[in-house]
Amino acid sequence: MLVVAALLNGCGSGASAATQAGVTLNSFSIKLDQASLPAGMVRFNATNAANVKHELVLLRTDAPDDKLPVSADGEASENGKVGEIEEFAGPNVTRSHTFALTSGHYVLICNISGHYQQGMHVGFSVQ
Ligand SMILES: [Cu+2]
Repeated sequence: MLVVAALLNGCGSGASAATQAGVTLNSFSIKLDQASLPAGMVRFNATNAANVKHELVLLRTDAPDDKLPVSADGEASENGKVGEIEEFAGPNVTRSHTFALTSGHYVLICNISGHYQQGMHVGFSVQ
């Protein structure tokens, strides 16, 4: 776990060179402040506007953001998962994480049971 923490911290310290992307989590929607992002290091600043827990899962997938398979327990498929910001409660609390993105199509979802189906998904491209 110490190694993992050190790697995560290393990611964070490179934030000054990363593209900044603003994400707003609400009940029940996800908004991204841009439709496409440049390849490379991208820092997602996710603000939970709601007073209940949400999370942010990043997937690299060709599937449209509203067409992911959903299991009987109400969770969307996480095929192509790049990483996540674990669930946290708002309102107006921001958590950030930096991911290395290559070109392609990506989807952001909240995969707390039922939240995806209620509309917590957004797609974007990386070029
Ligand atoms: Cu949620």
